[in-house]
Formats: sequence, C-alpha cells, structure tokens
Amino acid sequence: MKKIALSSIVAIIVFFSVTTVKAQTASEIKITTSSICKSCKKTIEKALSTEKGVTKSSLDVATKVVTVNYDAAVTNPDKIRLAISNAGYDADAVKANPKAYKKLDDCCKKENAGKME
Ligand SMILES: [Cu+2]
Repeated sequence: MKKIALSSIVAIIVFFSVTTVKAQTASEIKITTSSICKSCKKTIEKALSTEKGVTKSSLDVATKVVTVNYDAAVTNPDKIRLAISNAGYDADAVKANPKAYKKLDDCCKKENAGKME
C-alpha cells in the first residue's frame, strides 16, 4: 500500500514538473518579414516548419508579420530570423540571404512589390 501511495506521489510530482518546464519554455515571437503574397506565406511557414524547436508559425500576408510559437529550450529568436533569411526573406533587421532571395519567384521578390498583381 505504501508503495502505491509513494509511486502516485512521484507520478504527480513528475507530471507537474514536466508541465511547468513546458510552460516556461513555450514562447511566441512576432517577426516582420518582406513577404508579399500567399506564396511567400507558404515558403516561410514551410521553412519554419522544418526548423528545430518551432512548434507553429502563421504569417499574416496583409501585415507581413509572422507569429512563431517556439520552444525556448531548443531555439531562439535569432535562429528563427536566420531561418526566415535563409528562405529568402528579411526578418526584422536581418536581411534576406542573397542566394535564397535569387531563387524566389519573381512575384515574391521585394523589388517587384507593387509591380505585379
Ligand atoms: Cu510571394
């Protein structure tokens, strides 16, 4: 009987410590990108989906702001901005990786913003 009580106490402690750690490291950041269209949204969200520690990302095409949910124990805002740059887009003050930018569709290049529909 004592064993059962003890193990359930241990289980409760483990459960609470795990949930507390999760709550502490689950973070959210909003990053302004140079995205233009829905295709950009797909590219950026896809790039972030393969980024370690990123749990969710959602880009709002109208505001160009991508909201990223991530695990702060695994990644950080700098790494997330770098991932966006490596996808070919500016991320806050981090400029787009030139090589990745060149590979973008013409309609997705910021220099063409407003020229095409
Ligand atoms: Cu685009």
